[in-house]
Amino acid sequence: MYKIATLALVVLSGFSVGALAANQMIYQKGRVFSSENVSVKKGAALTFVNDDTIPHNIMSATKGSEFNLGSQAPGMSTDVTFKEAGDIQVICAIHPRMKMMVKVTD
Ligand SMILES: [Cu+2]
Repeated sequence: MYKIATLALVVLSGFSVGALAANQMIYQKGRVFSSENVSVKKGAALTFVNDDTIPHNIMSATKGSEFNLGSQAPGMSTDVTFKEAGDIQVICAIHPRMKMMVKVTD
């Protein structure tokens, strides 16, 4: 039983490493985003990683590009795909000082 669980873990982690390599990474650590400004091409994704010891809640209220990841526990990573060109403000709903801009280009 233990062997099967270990195998599954190896397969899963191998998969996520491959998937993460293609995206730009944004880390949340010390209640700040690792980049205040990033550019992505329309249709590309950013990977948001909670590298903190507390939960964060990444969201955007920018019209046409709204999203809300909900509570993201420490250690979790989530991809967000940006489908509309423009300047999109991304914030943390829990920590009002956490802000960044994503410039989505055509
Ligand atoms: Cu936060």
